[in-house]
Amino acid sequence: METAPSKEAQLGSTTETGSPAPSDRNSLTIGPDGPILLHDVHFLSQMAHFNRERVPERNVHAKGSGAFGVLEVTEDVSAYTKAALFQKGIKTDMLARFSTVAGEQGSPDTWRDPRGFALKFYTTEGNYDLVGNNTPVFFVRDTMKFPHFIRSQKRRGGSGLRDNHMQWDFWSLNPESAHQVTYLMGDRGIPKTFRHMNGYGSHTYLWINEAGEKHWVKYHFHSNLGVEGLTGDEATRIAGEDADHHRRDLHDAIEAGDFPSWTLSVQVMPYEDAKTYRFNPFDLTKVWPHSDYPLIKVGTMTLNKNPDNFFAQIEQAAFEPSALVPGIGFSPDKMLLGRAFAYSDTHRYRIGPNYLQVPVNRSIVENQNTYTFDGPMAYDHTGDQPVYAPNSEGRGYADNVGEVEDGWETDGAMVRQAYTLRQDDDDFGQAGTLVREVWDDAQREAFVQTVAGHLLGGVKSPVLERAFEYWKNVDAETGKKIEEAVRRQRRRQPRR
Ligand code: HDE
Repeated sequence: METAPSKEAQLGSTTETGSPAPSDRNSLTIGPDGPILLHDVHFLSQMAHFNRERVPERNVHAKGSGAFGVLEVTEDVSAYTKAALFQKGIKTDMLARFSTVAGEQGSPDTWRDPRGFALKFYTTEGNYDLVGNNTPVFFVRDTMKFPHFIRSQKRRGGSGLRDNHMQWDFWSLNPESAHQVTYLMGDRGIPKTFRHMNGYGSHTYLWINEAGEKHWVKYHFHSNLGVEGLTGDEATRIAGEDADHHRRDLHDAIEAGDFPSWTLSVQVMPYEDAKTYRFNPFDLTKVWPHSDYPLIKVGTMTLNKNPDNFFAQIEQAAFEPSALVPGIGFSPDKMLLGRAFAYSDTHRYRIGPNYLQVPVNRSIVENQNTYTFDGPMAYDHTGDQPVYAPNSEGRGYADNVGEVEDGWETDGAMVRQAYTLRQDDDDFGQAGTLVREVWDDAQREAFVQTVAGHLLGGVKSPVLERAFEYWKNVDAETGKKIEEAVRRQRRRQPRR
């Protein structure tokens, strides 16, 4: 027999329009064994709403987890930016969402992949979103290549399967990916938890101070727990045991009051240096060596509150590199400029054109005064204020004219071309430095095994030979070892 909790203990459920619901367990039928009636409107609304219960998952970074927290600025960086959130002593509420890139919503947290490190700061000057990764570089340097790259990492058109051959085909035909792939196959490729990874703004951004002076910056969030990774074997085991391993870890740590924190630092490049620096400082496949531009501490980010509702606050969270505040601007990085469009566009499609009115995305600025109106689910409105500009009733134009304070000079003919190469620019140099100068023998050996294992997972000729060449270009010795390891295994195993 069914048991009902006592009426006093629980609030009775209601219909969507607020009146008492007739039943949440029995539909309305003619006699207990008869057909369901069309006018059981409560049943109909339950079905209809259920059918619409999901929004499309993010095309990339679909599987993610998030938490709320605070950024506290402990140092004076006002020489570089006037942004309110980066002034000494200021605390800003924020949201973070960490994610894998290629897997779908239910995919295991421990697959090898870069991790998204998306931050939304609810500042007094509007939302500031910094949508980075746990690596300081990326696979390509022109946005035009991004959809091709992502498709090569997702699923084949025919079989619907992910395919190592397709991944290496893309990587080896786009050698600018070498630095990021080296990172990915190295011991930082799979973080132990979200709490044990660093975050990077990755792109170069512009900072502008009160006097209008400009500097180029790169953001670094260093985990105060240190960086720790999983081995490929550990990650594979965990993927089978608990696909939500990283989500659970983040949630449980915060629930237990063990709040993860990161130290925020920036690298700052004087504006004029960018014109002659030995690497193109706007190329997203490159880092700025710390010996050239050391870290300058800014403050601490701490995550201290789990979402109350995952769908409302994490699934509907809409991060967008276009959300900037005064004192911060874009840079000529072609990837960043492409992203300036892509994110708000995806949100308008995925969530709806009024996604910024959803509480988790809403700015804390009172008296918002935008000339965008109406649309599906419009909640905010401006009453009877004029909907056009200019007008005679006090609601005016935003009317800055002339040079923009967050801009940079540029000139030349319109072209479709790769960046002009600088003295030390090439596709393999910084990846080689990582392998030779940053890693020790054990890390190099693990890397050889990881890459060889990946290549053995179905990569065929001529992509396989191209991949060996790719690694020899990164580092001759390591490339040779990868080739040997693959050939040795191939001799042992019959070819698939
Ligand atoms: Fe993204 N990316 N991306 N991306 N990205 C998205 O936005 C895109 C890139 C990153 O937790 C999408 O809301 C383009 C670099 C993170 O909600 C989409 C390009 C970096 C997240 C999109 C890039 C990132 C996304 C998918 C080529 C690191 C998750 C759904 C330039 C520096 C944010 C969505 C979250 C999400 C487009 C490249 C990081 C489709 C066109 C480089 C952390 O708009």
